[in-house]
Amino acid sequence: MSSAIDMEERAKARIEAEVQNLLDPDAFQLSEGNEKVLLRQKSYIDELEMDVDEEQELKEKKEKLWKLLCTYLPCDVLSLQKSIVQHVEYTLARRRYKRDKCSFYQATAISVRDRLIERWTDTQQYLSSKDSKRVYYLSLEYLLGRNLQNAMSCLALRNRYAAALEELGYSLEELTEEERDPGLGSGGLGRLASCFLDSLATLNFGAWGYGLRYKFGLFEQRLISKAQAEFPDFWLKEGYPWEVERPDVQYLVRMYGEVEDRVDPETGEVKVAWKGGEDVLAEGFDIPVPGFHTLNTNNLRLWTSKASCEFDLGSFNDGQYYAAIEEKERSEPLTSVLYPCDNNAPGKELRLRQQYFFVSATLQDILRRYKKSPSHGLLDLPNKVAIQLNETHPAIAIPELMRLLLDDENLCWQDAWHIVHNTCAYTNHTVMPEALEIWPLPLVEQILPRHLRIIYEINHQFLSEVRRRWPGDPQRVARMSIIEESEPKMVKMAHLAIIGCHKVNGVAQVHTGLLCKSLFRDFYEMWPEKFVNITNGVNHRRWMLQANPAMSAVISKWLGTHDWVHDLGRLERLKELSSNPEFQRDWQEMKRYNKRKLAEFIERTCDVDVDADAMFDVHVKRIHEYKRQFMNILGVAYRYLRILSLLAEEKFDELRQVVPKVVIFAGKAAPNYSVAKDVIKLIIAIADTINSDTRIGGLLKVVFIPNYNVSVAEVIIPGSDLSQHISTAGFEASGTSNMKFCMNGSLLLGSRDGANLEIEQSVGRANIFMFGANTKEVRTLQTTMQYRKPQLDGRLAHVTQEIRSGRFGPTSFDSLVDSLLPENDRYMVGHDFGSYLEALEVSDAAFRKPEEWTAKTIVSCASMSRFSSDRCIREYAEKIWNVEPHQFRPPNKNTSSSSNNNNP
Ligand code: NBG
Repeated sequence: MSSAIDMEERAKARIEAEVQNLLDPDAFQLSEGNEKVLLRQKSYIDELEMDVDEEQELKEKKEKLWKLLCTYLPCDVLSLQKSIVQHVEYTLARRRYKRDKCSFYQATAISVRDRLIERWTDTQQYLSSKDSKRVYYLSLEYLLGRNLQNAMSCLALRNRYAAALEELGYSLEELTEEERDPGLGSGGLGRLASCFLDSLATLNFGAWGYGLRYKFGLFEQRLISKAQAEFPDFWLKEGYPWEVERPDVQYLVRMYGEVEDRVDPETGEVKVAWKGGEDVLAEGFDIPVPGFHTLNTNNLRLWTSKASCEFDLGSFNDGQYYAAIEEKERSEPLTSVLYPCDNNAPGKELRLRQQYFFVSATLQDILRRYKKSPSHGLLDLPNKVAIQLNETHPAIAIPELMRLLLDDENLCWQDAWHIVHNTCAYTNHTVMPEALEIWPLPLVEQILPRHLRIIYEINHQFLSEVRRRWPGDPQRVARMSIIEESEPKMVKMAHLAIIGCHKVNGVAQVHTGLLCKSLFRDFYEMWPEKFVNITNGVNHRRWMLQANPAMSAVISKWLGTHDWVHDLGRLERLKELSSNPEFQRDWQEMKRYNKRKLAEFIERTCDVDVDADAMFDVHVKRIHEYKRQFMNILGVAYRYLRILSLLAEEKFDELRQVVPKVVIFAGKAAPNYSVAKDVIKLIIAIADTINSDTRIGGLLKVVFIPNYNVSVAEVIIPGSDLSQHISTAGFEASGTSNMKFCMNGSLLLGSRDGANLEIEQSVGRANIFMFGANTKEVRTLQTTMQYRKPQLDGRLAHVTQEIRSGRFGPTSFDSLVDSLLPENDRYMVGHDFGSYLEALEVSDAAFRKPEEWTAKTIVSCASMSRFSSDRCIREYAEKIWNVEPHQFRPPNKNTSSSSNNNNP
């Protein structure tokens, strides 16, 4: 048996190596001697040419400099080895003879980064020479995941690095494990931003991401005393080898102070001056973002806060030396910590200051770059720059860009507004009232007095237009105002964003429908053309190729090509093979291999032994009431009780029909969200009871995998059979893990919500298990109690009784259980429970027929092209940004010495 497993392992390892060979085409390599010919004419050296000087001596110096810079770094195995050991010794100052995985990981990363940097510099220079329109993606969150394998694959250097490391006594896999996930985001919104960056680079769009370099990422979750415990996630502990600090990129950001009207003595014009306040220094850190098999390399610029170096000299002279320095040092913590904001309002003053700090530094940077070209007039900005606001978190960009244009650039209001409005666009990611950002007006006034003035003026002009269009409708005016007349007054960031942007998009059809029909209905009536839908997508190269090499190998083998990696539509051809027994065998083996890997991971992280032949039923995402992990665990408890009663009644035929199952949960609860934390406790309590009950044998196991993040997702998703996306209809804007699971040959059990509905259209009703009330029904149920079932489903009542009775341990879960009562059931857990159990039964029945199940998973996977972030980015480019790709092509080796021109 064990030798059979060894053989299987070896076969899989071979298959994985094969796919990597396919994906590292030699044709793409740059090798030593490849001149950076494209840039020969407009090179760094020419930039030295401040004043035209034809002196022979200067020419010679420039020629020398050019020769030193003009070739790309070599990428043969020996050169890679040299670069790695040099970085160990000279960059990191460690001993290269000592076996030290951490140093070798870092040195390898820096060696890869060197190769990215040259492509990145050239791409930027190339794009400037084309004067192409740039996209700037502003997001307070990114979940980048590990970068090592991704960057190597993009460069088509994975095999060479693997070989180089192998000869030095390291495996690429073990070094990969040394990389820590930068936890700069909290959930789907941040991961989406990262998928977008990858697709933007791969599709050759000149686009930069901007964000904050939080010192502490989203907390590290551990399970202590059967509950979630939060620990600081100091992801920078060992340094982050992918970033480049930019002490040359610094901006001052002012907050607080007061505004004053000043009359220009010459023109009589009233100008507003913002005085006093505190300055914080923003410094950029750049992370190159490579595209897959293209030279184009974009940038992610993250800001960190620093003390500004402008001291109050008076304090020094008064002998207050230390006090003056301490005062300045206090600005450092601004970017220390990420507030988890996934559908929870953090309500922190610091968060508003972070948002403004981020936006101000970013806009100053964008304007500086734009103005570098002498031909660029400010009025032309919307033709050259597109700014995308990821949620309202960066919405303060609207008044900040106005301020920069009015106060610093001296434009008039109309011109400034024209520019802002046509440059910015806003993506909405939630309709949940508690997640819509509103800030107390007094707080905005205190931190950003100048911006509040601008917001008032925007609101004034906007409401005048509303009054003109709907005379005699004061309720409408009140509803649409940016300022909510509550006590204290509040500033509604979503309204500000809608008014200030030329496009607003939702992230799935049903979600955009809700924006237009309910949440932003007034605005939709006013500007229907402003609203567009762009259904989310995910980067299939990370989620299939990188996370699931075994599946990628099977796909490439059966398609005879790996062109699907560039165009997911090519997978369609797998559908006709879905019943082919040999293909099915390969596919099933692949799934088993991934499940075994996941089982090992579960053993390591949860100390629970699970059987890879059981159905792996997975529910992983942030823990939230609307995502209904609670409903899932109640269903698990029901399954357990049912197995026990079948045992007690000795109904062996029925027992034989029970599908053995491993139920896998993972996800973080916001530290201050006690209901979500109670749900985790309940999951752990029920899991402990079930896992230690020897009577049920291997029929049911439940695990909660701690500290869910991108890397953990890369292990879990490929190993799943069924995955649950069961949010209350109307609450999950889109969901993106649903797409990742389908791409990995896992079937969905889903509610009629978000992108589930579009996935259903793509994969076909027979290949997805849908259940529960739809958006409209939920609406009715929420507003009219009379439609609610007066009593709990009998099965649910039984489960809740058992929970209350202490069957799952002494902790009281009464308040959770009370939330199920029809009058409290905001998330329709009680209401949907019956149809949920039925959907589970249908999925069990399907799993009992392996061939049919396999065919379903193949068809699902092959139907996913719509959900690639490549499609999504093309839609943004066309519908919102109006930008074209510009590919910086590899220099042609054969013509490199003769063609000294700029034509790609
Ligand atoms: C989340 C939604 C998800 C959606 C992602 C990405 C926020 C505010 N929203 O449903 O809840 O998939 O955004 O669009 O985090």
